[in-house]
Amino acid sequence: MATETHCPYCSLQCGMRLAGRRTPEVSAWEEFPVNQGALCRKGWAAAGLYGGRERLTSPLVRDRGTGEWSAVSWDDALDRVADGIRAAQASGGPDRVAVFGGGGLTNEKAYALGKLARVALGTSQIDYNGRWCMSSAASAGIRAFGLDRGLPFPLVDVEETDVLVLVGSNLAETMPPAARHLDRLRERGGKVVVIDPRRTPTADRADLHLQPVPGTDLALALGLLHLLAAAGAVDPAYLAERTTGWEDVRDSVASWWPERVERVTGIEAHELRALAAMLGRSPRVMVLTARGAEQHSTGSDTVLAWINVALALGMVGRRGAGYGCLTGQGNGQGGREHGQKADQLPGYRRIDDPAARAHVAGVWGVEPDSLPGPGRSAYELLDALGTPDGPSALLVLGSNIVVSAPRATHVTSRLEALDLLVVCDIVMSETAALADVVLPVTQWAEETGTMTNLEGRVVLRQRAVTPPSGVRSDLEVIAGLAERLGSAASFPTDPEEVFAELGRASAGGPADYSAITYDRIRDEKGVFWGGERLFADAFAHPDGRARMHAVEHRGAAEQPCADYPVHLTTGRVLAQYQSGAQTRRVRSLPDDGPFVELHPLLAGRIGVGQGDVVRVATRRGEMTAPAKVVPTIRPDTVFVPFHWVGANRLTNDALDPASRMPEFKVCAASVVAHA
Ligand SMILES: Nc1nc2c(c(=O)[nH]1)N[C@H]1C(S)=C(S)[C@@H](COP(=O)(O)OP(=O)(O)OC[C@H]3O[C@@H](n4cnc5c(=O)[nH]c(N)nc54)[C@H](O)[C@@H]3O)O[C@H]1N2
Ligand SMILES: Nc1nc2c(c(=O)[nH]1)N[C@H]1C(S)=C(S)[C@@H](COP(=O)(O)OP(=O)(O)OC[C@H]3O[C@@H](n4cnc5c(=O)[nH]c(N)nc54)[C@H](O)[C@@H]3O)O[C@H]1N2
Ligand code: SF4
Ligand SMILES: [Mo]
Repeated sequence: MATETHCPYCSLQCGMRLAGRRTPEVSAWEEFPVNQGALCRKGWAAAGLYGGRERLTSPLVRDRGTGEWSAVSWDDALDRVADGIRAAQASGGPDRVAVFGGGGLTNEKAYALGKLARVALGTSQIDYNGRWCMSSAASAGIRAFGLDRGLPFPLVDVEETDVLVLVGSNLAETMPPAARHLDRLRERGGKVVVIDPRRTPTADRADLHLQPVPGTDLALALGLLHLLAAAGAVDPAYLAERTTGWEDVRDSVASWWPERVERVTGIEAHELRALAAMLGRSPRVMVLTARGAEQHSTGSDTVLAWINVALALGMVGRRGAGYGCLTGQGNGQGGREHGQKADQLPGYRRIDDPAARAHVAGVWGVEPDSLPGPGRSAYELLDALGTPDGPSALLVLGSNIVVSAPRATHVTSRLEALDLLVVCDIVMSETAALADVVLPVTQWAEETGTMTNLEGRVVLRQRAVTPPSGVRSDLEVIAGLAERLGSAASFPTDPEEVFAELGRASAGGPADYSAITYDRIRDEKGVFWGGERLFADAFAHPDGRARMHAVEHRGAAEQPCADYPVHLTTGRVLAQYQSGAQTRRVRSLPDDGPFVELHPLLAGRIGVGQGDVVRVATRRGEMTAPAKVVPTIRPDTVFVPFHWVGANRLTNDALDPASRMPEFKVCAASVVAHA
């Protein structure tokens, strides 16, 4: 008997069937609407995650003197962690203990982790890797619409639009089954526009591909809106009825004529005019952003500028049109709704809102005043570790920080400065390897839990295989710690029970899960929170109107100079996932290691050929890897995937002032042949 469940990886959360409880076999689940049986290469190979020599099956502790690991019992391991936490608290109060979560964790785990921090640990110091993923689009969505749900409509709506503009998304490699929607849209006569400094497999499907200098999407949006306003292509009735702020925005784009945009972005004036003409004459336009546009120190303003384009055209809330953000991690959406974020309580409530605190404290059975306030954002939290004012103990669930954090060498030194590092993982990730205590946990279809996909559809990842003996679920680890710390609140370990509690805690909040049950999810093949399509009649601000914000182009925090003359950008390849902790261990997936993608003109200038080793350096560090010489990238830009240690030694830790997103997608670098 096969069990219906979902992929371990990205935010599409493709449905799949799993048979065989000990040697799982993946097969298609055609009836699941999002992917209709299609999976990408990683999904088909998912069974390779199970078992394996590298799987952790016993708690481990590391002797700091010798560096030796030894296996200990669960009781011993959890006692040590609780002792270490108490010691840290005794040395300077509850904020000496920090928690770092992940957008790959189920809703139940994200919720329990936030509750552990606020109730059992009493710390404000919790944030998660989604800060590096979704935060710019989330902050822009809240400011513009009053609500943040990645796609406010089902993904399949893409097929109904007339022009789809993908800003910084390579979905043909990052969510391959979604690329079918582009093909079907084009068969219908619709157009696809891709904005990416590289001609990716996604751009190969585009009718128009614009290849801007990394970090200039904001100027591009301003220039586009300038042309649309000048051509009278905006929708005055919609602007008057459904928005505020248009006059300021209109004035702010007045000086962004195409030649100025060309100087900043490298996009020729005639290309920008072609795009404006295409959008201006189309009844339905859809703009989707992803990490290429968002992972910048100007990411949230960039998203606001693209939202302004969609609003000015009167598209948001209209069927087959509007704005959306393509979320990333398996639970990128739900992971940012239920309280593992520094400023948040479950249901997407704000931790500084007295009514929200009273409601959630009521569900948890504690006093509202006992809940801490907002803490530090992900990078700021890591940056503070082991400093006199910062946390001295850290608990990590669901992130491989050593590989994926910006300015990773510095972050690694902060981790090493801790008195106690505890990592819950399924394998000895690069981060777990630095820990004092490693706790081996169940993963994916070894346990049941809900995930909220990129459309806001809550799906049930059902247990289908038997976990290896010796491991415990994250929920059991959290409950075990809470009990040892003498927590006032109870921590159930049955996922369905946790989900019901999460429903109560989220009730009445912006992301309200109270009407969703496991049975409904099974029957309906996923349930959208807030409804299938949002904003048809009103936005979530009290007056029902969307807010347009006039934003200024600032450019990347670091510009090329004589010593670092090229732009470095980073991203993903199809067969690897994130820090690679999981996929690099799946033997049926290709792992050729990192590479440096560069244009033949640049390769010629520095005298390297295909496969020659090059050295890339920035103000923060350097790495070496073979050159991948391709004509598809801008000659002034190099690209490095971040699935292996290296890329993030280079990246810039400049943060967006609103979202605290690091500038993963652009910095100044030098590239030379490796001696
Ligand atoms: N195979 C695979 N799929 C994944 C993941 C994975 O690790 N591997 N991770 C998942 C997660 S968590 C996420 S967040 C998503 C990310 O999904 P995407 O956002 O699609 O992925 P990226 O490769 O990070 O970036 C997309 C594109 O942005 C371009 N880019 C770089 N700089 C700029 C810029 O300044 N402007 C513009 N317009 N484009 C730029 C890059 O060239 C790249 O092609 O993928 C999800 N799916
Ligand atoms: N240079 C550069 N850096 C980037 C990005 C970029 O584009 N460029 N993208 C950023 C983005 S968008 C993201 S999302 C981050 C992702 O980067 P990370 O936060 O490192 O994400 P993962 O590699 O998915 O790490 C998840 C870890 O949790 C473990 N794990 C899996 N399932 C479970 C579970 O159920 N419980 C527990 N306890 N552990 C589990 C995995 O084995 C793995 O070690 O990287 C960011 N870093
Ligand atoms: S697209 Fe994403 S969810 Fe679907 S199979 Fe691939 S990794 Fe899994
Ligand atoms: Mo992500």
